[in-house]
Amino acid sequence: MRLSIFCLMVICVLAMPAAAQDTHTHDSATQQVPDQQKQTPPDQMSMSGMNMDMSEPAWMPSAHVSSGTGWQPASIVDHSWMKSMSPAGWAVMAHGVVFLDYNRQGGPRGEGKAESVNWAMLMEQHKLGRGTLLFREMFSAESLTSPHPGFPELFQTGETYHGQALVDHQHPHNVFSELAVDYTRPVGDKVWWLFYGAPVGEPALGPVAYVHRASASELPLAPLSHHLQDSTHISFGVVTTGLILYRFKIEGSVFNGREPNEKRYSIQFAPLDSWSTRLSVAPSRNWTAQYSYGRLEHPEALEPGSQRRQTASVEYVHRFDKGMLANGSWATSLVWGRVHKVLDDHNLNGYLLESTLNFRSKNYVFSRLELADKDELFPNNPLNPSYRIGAYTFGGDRDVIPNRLWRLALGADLTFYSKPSSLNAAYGTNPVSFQIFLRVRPGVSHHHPD
Ligand SMILES: [Cu+2]
Repeated sequence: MRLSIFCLMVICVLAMPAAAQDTHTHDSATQQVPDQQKQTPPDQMSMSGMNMDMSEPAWMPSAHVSSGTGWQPASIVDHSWMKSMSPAGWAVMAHGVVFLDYNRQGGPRGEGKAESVNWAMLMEQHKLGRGTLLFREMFSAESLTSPHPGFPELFQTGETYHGQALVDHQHPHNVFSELAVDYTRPVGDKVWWLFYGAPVGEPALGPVAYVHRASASELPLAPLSHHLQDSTHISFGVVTTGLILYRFKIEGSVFNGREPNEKRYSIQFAPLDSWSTRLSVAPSRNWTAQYSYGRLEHPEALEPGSQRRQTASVEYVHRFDKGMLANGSWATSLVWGRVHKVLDDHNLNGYLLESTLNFRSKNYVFSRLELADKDELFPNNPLNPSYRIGAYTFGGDRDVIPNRLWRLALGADLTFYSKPSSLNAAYGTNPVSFQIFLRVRPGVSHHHPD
């Protein structure tokens, strides 16, 4: 409880500088737009985190770079393609990423596999009344490109394969990872109403899912704390509504909190009997933060009972337009998530610090540092003992084909772990894992001119 009050205080403190600097948001947006973009015809522009509708203020995070209704800082660098379909008034956008990697997990429980982590998203946007209507469709081919029973990942747990709990593997994502409609409409001076409905989508719970986080853009593997923080990003049935009040957003969702089953190509409807609420703030173009609380009914296929989940997160994105690091950006996320299992009254915590530095356009260094409580490492042990695991990943990649339209990078990362010594027999004293990968995604047309 004390931690949640602390998180709320952090959010309020972050919001305070905003009060002093909001009067010229349109001007500051114009100043931050590099010259190249001003000269670019609109139908060739990348969205680049800019709100296409300039009636929305420059501080407001763009719905084009989020998952669900989550907020990432407005200054985020957006790798996407965009086309305006005038005179019909539609704007169509596409983004996504394909990793091809060799993934070698260390220790007795580790294995080495060639695999592909991937997703693609289409968006269509149109004015509707005074508001903006946005359709989103996200797909993943991971059910075809992941090894069986999933992507090898030491200490990873969550979801099932052939009726067994997945351990030391990350499950592939669903073919339909998001099918959603989002509507945001101004209803007063600095007040907007939002509605989000999705047969497949993300409720107002958690930070923006790691797959879409700028700080995780070069990391193919899921965080070990995924199922303590942002795993509800694929929920089969979500309705969210809320208000944006000046730089705050308060929203609530009802949704189906059951995790996806093994039929990765299906949409598994069930009653919307879970709920969540989230308070977010965007104090400037560079910062966002959120605190959220949710009650999930029957989330896990093999474990009875409900869960309460709390998460708090802060995200920072800074662009380097000049100097040594010019044509780059730095994105960092700090995330805490706690799952309380109601049936046996115990808590699992996950802490994550993730950071990616992109400099001189083509180069990236990144890291993810995590502490996560894991109680499913031994599915046959009815006591479900819980262990605190640390995972520390460091890596880098470089765009070897920095084409204007798309970018192909070659990269690698290395992961070290900390764990109780009672796990040495199962995992080895000092397992080390690594990956070598190719990454393909759309280019950034204006911010990283080649
Ligand atoms: Cu996921």
